[in-house]
Amino acid sequence: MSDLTPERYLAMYRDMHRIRKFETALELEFKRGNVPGMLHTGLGQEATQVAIAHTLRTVDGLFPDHRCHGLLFLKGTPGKLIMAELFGKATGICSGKGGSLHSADATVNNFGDNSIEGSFMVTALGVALGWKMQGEDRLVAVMVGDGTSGRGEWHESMNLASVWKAPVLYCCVNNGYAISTAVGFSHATENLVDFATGYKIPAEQVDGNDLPAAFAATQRAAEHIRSGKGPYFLEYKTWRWQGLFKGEFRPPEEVQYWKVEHEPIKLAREDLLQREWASEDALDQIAQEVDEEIEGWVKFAMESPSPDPNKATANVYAGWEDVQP
Ligand SMILES: Cc1ncc(C[n+]2csc(CCOP(=O)(O)OP(=O)(O)O)c2C)c(N)n1
Ligand SMILES: [Mg+2]
Repeated sequence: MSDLTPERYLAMYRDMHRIRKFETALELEFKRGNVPGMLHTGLGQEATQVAIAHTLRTVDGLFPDHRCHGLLFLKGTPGKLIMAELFGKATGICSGKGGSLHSADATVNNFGDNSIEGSFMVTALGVALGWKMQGEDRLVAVMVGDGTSGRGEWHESMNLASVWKAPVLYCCVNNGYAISTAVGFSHATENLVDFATGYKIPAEQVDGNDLPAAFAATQRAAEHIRSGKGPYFLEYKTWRWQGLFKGEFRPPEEVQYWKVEHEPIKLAREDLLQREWASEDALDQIAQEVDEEIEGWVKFAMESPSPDPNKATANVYAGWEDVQP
């Protein structure tokens, strides 16, 4: 278990900025018409994603959801290849065919998302069980939103993960809404951590905007799983800046609290200064370096070629090329 050292905290602070800048830049290019398809960002959820990224090792598995662009590059795939992928370019990690919802990278054990939300919960369990049976010291982290937690596969997965003591880290990102439906309207409890109790899975609820708290909880969970005791469930309470469509339907006080007063990068910055682990100048410097880094990724994506239409079916179905006329 790694403690929260100044070096670790500053690295995580940098990564939160990376996600913030990545998503902001992506949103801008989306509005300009340079990013095809739909876009759901991880804005506002940076601390949760960074806490998870800094707990996972390369050998661990990741099943990301539709807000996890940051986790895609923090897992180890070069950021410019993720950016190019989201731009639908040939240089992207999946040659521009995966996009936001289907970007995978086997080299870093990122199994990719699935646009049928929650359906991969059972797949994640299968991977975890397989690794356990092979005696491998690896866990599988699976990302699930509050809305998605109503899916049947999720409950089937948790039940069997508990029975089989499979090394699954259930990361439940409770950002309060599924599209515009508040958690309390669609679930029997507003505290999704309650679900894990019935399946006898150790569980914690944590402030997903408080980086040290989220990191400590994720470390505890991973330690539990790695010691062979089976799955662990974490509910990260956070808030997404944007839903699935533009416009704001949430009360102004709520927006003020989450987007200003309890905003994750601001909280971490204040905490770092209070601990005297960094100066204002050093933190500003990090933000500036990140801005330049991500702008480089955007430039790479913009300047990359579009995929060759003649290769549209390549790597889609095994052996497909053989049956082409
Ligand atoms: C099975 C399924 N139903 C509906 C959708 C459409 N959809 C995409 S994201 C989303 C909301 C998911 O809410 P939540 O899990 O809370 O994630 P959030 O967007 O809040 O992060 C929905 C309904 C989908 N992709 N898959
Ligand atoms: Mg949600």
